[in-house]
Amino acid sequence: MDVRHDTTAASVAAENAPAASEAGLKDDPIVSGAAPAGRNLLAHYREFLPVTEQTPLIGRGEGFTPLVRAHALEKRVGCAELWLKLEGCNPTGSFKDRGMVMAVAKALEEGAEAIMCASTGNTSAAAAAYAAAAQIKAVVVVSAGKIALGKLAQALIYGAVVIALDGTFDDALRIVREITARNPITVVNSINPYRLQGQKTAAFECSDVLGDAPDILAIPVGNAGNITSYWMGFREYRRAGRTTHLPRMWGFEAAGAAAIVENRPIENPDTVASALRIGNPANWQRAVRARDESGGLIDTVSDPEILDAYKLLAEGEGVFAEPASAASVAGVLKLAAAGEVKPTDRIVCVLTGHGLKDPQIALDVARDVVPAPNDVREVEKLLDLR
Ligand code: AN7
Repeated sequence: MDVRHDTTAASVAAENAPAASEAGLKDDPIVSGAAPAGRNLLAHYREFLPVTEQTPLIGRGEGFTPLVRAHALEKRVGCAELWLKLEGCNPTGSFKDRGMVMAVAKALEEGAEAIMCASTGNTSAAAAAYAAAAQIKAVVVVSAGKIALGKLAQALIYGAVVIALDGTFDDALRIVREITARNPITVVNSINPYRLQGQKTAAFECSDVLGDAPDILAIPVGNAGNITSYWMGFREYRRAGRTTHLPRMWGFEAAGAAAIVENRPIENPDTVASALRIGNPANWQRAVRARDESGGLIDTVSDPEILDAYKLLAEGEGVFAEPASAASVAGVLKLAAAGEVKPTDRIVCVLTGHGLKDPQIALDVARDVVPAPNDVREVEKLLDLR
């Protein structure tokens, strides 16, 4: 497996030195090739972000995540190149950190003392972490019993007030919208425009590391913020002359929560991918625009397809991503089987969150542990040795 992140990114960026220095990035370590430690996402991409002199450049090490080549999957899909964007390597284990650092920085700039969000889990973990880092208050509203254990543990240990609502994510978002509209609390769901601004940096990174945009960007779709962000990022980079073309955006909803594909809100969204249990995506229309403007598609993947891809990523590539993330790979496998992938295609699959977020699913679908007596011969026997 090729791993392209820090050092390769630096050399790719160095090859593109003229563009980089014109853009005022010449002092940035990723361009100069110096050690990447301590890079700040908001500073690095500031010319593309709503960063002003007054914006505090907070950070917890978000962004600059690895883009790794997945040879086994590539063969199975039958494309030229298949890359995985490992967003689980962000500090709270998901892509939400990119948007949250931007949203909290702007909230601080505006003097906010509290933030609030509804969440299927990862947004709550990120909101809680960045609020703690910024020493402001966080309130997160989740659907009771519906979020993965790791995410709940994160929100709690970072010190957020966690409200477990007797309702769905969509109910939680409606309540958060109302409360933040009439109280001095900043909403940090992706209806906050700064969230999408921060998240678009992942599209910049893919382009920087590959030297151009991919042909296809495959991504899970829940509330539809991330597909919107990537599309914004790819368009801005193209406009700035950093890339020569735009990718087709391939979004994948879980079949039991497929409002966009079915063109109707889903009252009780259900899927094994708890992060995607969203029945009325906030960025619905923008996701449709990303799909149509890019000549892409939004399709569904079933729970069995998601879990197959989840296991394939772990066993076949050594990459542990949460089930929601595996939707991008499941979707590419599905479309490859339908003859939609060309042998020349260069594909990036976004793996949005870390597998450790939801350890129970892994235990449910993986092989069992092998119990053994405390005896070397017995252990050997169990391993079919001797
Ligand atoms: C791992 O945390 O909506 O389409 O409240 O956690 O931008 O919503 C999470 C969504 C994909 C979908 N993968 O992204 C939340 C939340 C993972 C996620 C999505 C989510 P969007």
